[in-house]
Amino acid sequence: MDKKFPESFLWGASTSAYQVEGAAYEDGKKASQQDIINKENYEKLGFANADIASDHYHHFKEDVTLMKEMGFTAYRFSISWSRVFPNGTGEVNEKGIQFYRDLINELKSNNIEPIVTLYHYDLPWALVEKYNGWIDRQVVKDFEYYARYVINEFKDQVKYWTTINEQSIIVQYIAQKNYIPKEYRGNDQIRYQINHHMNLAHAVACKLVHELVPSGMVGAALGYAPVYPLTSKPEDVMAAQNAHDLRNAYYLDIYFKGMYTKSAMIYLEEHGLAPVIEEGDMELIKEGYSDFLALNYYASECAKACPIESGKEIRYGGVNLSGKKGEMSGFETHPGFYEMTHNPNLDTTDWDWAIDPTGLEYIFRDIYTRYNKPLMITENGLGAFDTLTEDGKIHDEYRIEYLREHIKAMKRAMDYGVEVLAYCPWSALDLVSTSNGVKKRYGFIYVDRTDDDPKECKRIRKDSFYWYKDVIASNGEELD
Ligand code: BGP
Repeated sequence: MDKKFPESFLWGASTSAYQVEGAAYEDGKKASQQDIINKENYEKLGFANADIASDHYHHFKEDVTLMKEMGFTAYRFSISWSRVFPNGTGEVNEKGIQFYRDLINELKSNNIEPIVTLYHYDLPWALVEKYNGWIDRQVVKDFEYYARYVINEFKDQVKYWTTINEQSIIVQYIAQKNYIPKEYRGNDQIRYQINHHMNLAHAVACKLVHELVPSGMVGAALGYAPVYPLTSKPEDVMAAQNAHDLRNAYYLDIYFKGMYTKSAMIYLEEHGLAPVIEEGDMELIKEGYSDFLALNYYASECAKACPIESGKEIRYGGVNLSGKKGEMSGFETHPGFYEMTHNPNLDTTDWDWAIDPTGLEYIFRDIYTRYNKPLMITENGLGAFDTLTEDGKIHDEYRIEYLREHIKAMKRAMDYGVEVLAYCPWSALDLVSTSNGVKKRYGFIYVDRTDDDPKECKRIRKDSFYWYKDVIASNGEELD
């Protein structure tokens, strides 16, 4: 089809606060749970901690200048709760909020639309110490206090708000995305309890945007993967449906229908995993409706039947820590419901994530048909070992290839009527990966540091930088 991207289409990229900012203990900021988790990761696994990250806190003007050079019309980033409220609640940290005022002013004066995420895994550590963080319902009240302040502060400059980043991924990788106190480790019910509290927090944030930002739009940023059946055997097809219900619909139905997906909830109840829901919770969730959905799409998934008789136990997603293909530590398993598995039809990244542009087209079509709300991409990208060559360049044609095919897939979905507002792949610049340190890179801009040595964090334009610049300048016409 010979349709064009709309003139209003937003092109940009994404980051998150703890992964890019650094200055973890500067200007009044106190630790977030990610500062603690990443410190432990450095000690155990040698992955960079978040103390300096990409030092964006000190380089933000240079970074925005580079974004402008690429032609960005949007930039999606998150606000660090513990930079604004170092103790989680109470007194605001003036210098902390000033950083975001400066960043947003810098973006606006360069005609780059800020897309702000309120929460991206980095709960103030003070709240973990006080009451175990997201495990306790008090967090919803404290989140409301923080969100009200931030939304009110930027209501005149920020139109697009995303609430909580990737609840579905938090449930899968609970200890990586959340600090779990010792007495709760191994307790799988808290995955769904924490998620329920996040649903309440999400609804609160949606209501606040509706109340405070008249022309604002709000939605969650959801980590989302279509689930294909391993074969066309009916048992595998049913397993894929079960996996879709528990891994995808369980979140989408909350955001758009204000209800929990029945089949998923029944499965959780049968296994003692269901969240405790208090009176009034579902009403609040209904009131906090979403205007759009932001999607973080990297890979598709595959499921097969897992009969009870297999004798397997419930387990959650595995991770590849080495970056050597095939070293994934295991797959999510729910006996009697489904078991995730490798898809033999798709190539993968070095970390075993299936590369599947058509999966993006598929989820756009599927979600739009079911819920009829505008969508945007707030993450999509290829984690890779990049090499800084002797001529001071980074020839990342593999990343260009990945992004090109995903943009084409997005366009095919748009040609069939899906309303897509923005494309903000991961990531604007290299940063600390949530699972693999800084050696797994995603950026258009190379940040010269290693896991052990932050060096000067010098910025270098990758080949993909120049390619993306042409893509944006041609409003998506020039992809090759
Ligand atoms: C998403 C997160 C991001 C990001 C990305 C890549 O789940 O929202 O924060 O890091 O995935 O994942 P990773 O860093 O583990 O490679």
